[in-house]
Amino acid sequence: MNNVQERIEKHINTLSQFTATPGKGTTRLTYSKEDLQARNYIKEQMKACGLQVQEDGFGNIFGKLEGTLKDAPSVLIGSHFDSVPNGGAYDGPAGVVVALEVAHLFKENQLTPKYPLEVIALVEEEGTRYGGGLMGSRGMMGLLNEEDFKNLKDKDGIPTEEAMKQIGLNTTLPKQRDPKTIKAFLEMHIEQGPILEEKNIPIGVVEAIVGLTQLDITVSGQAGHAGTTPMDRRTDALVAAANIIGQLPQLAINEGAGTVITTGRLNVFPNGANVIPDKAVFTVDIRSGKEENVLNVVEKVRSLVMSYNKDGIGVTIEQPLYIEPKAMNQEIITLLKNTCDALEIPYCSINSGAGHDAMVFSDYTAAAMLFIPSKNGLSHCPEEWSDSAHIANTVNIFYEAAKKLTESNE
Ligand code: HGY
Ligand code: MN
Ligand code: MN
Repeated sequence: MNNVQERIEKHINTLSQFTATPGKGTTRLTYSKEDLQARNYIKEQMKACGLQVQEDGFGNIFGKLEGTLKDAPSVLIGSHFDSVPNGGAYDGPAGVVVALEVAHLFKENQLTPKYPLEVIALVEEEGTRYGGGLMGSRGMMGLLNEEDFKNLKDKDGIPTEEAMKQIGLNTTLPKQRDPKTIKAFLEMHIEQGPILEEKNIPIGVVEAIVGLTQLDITVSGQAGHAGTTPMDRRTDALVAAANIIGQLPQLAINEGAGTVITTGRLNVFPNGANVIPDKAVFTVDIRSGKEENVLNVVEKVRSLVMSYNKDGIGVTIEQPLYIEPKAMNQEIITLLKNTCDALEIPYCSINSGAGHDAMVFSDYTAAAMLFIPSKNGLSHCPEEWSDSAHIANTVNIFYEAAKKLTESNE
């Protein structure tokens, strides 16, 4: 194993320790104590690479290597560092580690870029604490305004800026970033699926990212005594919700075109074993490569849910996130493919079934992604694992690409 791989494994293993569920995967909620531990480590590593470190008003972290061109836009490389509950060690952090290692190579080779290089570590991509997702990148690009950001509360009712202050973040720092200050955004991410491993190809050059939306459905009924309420006198919110959820997969199957639908979170109230539930709140995550398929299924889910709005059962539907399919930048895709050829690293084109911050940036700058294989195609679980040799490949590819994009002297 070469020293780049050793450094990569050290970064990944260190970051994976910052979890609220040790031994049961990575649980790192935004603005939590684990966020602060990871944040401090990332900032320390940025400084060790000679980068100027700063944060924005969302808590996104930036490590900048100044360029010789005054006020020139930066080449950003990075990913997110929050996680899903009991997730893996690679989803997000692997992309931050790659960016750190590219900056390390710039320092080691004493490169002076014309356009600045920025390592970026983004918050709340998963939406685990505040719902929706892609919060750090959407906030940066002005898709989440300051008011809406401040009004976001977690499941305990803690607003974003209060949670930020609890870990010492400065909420008054600038939030929105002028897109003119960004020349390109590169993100390495684990594939989170089985394709690259099955094809035995170490690199996927991402062509497009699926469109995705999340619906939050609330079903309300009447609480009651589990023992004394006759079956014909109940308006059980959980039974109604379960009937709806059970019909969702078929809507995606009928739509075809690789459309997928998932209910990942369900909360029951008041959640007593001997109480008829009066409220059930659940999420519906819908994705497809084409926007029309996403919109068709959203329509079908809405009418299915509304058909239960009767006989004492009430339903509401909110849509905290909607983002249409995004194509990555063709010029950078070509640059990445040519770099793979020059480095004799096999690659294939691939589409992403997962959402990524790159899909937000792609509307404002030239955005591109590289994937590496996920062992057994697993992700969003403690078993998530990728080979540091594959991660090292992407360090070399992004290093060559970043030299070109920043017009660095050799
Ligand atoms: O859900 C996703 O696709 C990503 O992991 N946030
Ligand atoms: Mn991710
Ligand atoms: Mn994820």
